[in-house]
Amino acid sequence: MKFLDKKQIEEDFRKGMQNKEFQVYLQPKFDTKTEKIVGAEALIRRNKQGTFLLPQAFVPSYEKTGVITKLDVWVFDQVCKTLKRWIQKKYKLLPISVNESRRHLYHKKHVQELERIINYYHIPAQFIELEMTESAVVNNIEVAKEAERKVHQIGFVVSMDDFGTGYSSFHMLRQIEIDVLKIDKKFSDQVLEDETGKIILESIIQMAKRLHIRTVAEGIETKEQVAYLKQIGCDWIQGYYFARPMPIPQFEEIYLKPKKEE
Ligand code: G
Ligand code: MN
Repeated sequence: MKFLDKKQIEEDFRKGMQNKEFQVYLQPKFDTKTEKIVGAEALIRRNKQGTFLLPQAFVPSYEKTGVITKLDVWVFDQVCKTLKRWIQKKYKLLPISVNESRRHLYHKKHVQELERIINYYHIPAQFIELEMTESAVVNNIEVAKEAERKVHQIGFVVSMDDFGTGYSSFHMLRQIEIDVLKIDKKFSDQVLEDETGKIILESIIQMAKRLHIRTVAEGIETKEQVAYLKQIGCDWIQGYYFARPMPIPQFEEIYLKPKKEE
């Protein structure tokens, strides 16, 4: 999509919506100690005329043109609708996290829009976690602080996505109140064979504990990683070892519907 101009990208989004090509997937998160499900992350996927697209294929151009705001609001709306259904069906209510594009932080209207949507569906804000990326924060700390205050006032949970991959992660922690650190996959990859890597990962988890911030390790793929994360006290785990992102009906079937024998 590199060669498309703004108009064509907007048109691409409009068509995708019209043809119902976008779909929200959920990837479960698990408590490290008990291995029980504790939440989910909403991830956008697109099926464009039979081709399955990951967000990397369309999100960057949407971010450049601002179309991303519409897409993220749509995802947020789908997530609220889903939580509403879980409430109505008396399923176990799990918190869902949604990814917030770096662009939104700069728009007061966007936060108002999120508040309007949760009020419309009567969803308690604490069941929604907003994942921000650290690059969005460090580029404009004052605006980001203001946005964080506002979303906390509403009651949303705030998490820092891909923690440790930006150039100012630690400074950011002093500036902004964060509830959750999502530790980037890079820190858990090959960590078992890497003494330096272990020291860094264990230190991040210790630091987060002292700051009363929950840690979520992302991209966990092996049982050895799970055992290690248990040992070093990481709170939650997300990754292919437990489950891949999946369509919402499948998620409900596996994790939420009461089992017959119960
Ligand atoms: O930037 P963010 O952390 O929101 O991106 C999450 C992405 O990582 C999703 O697209 C998801 O499908 C992918 N993902 C989730 N778990 C794993 C995993 O265990 N391994 C790999 N390689 N990718 C994962
Ligand atoms: Mn994320």
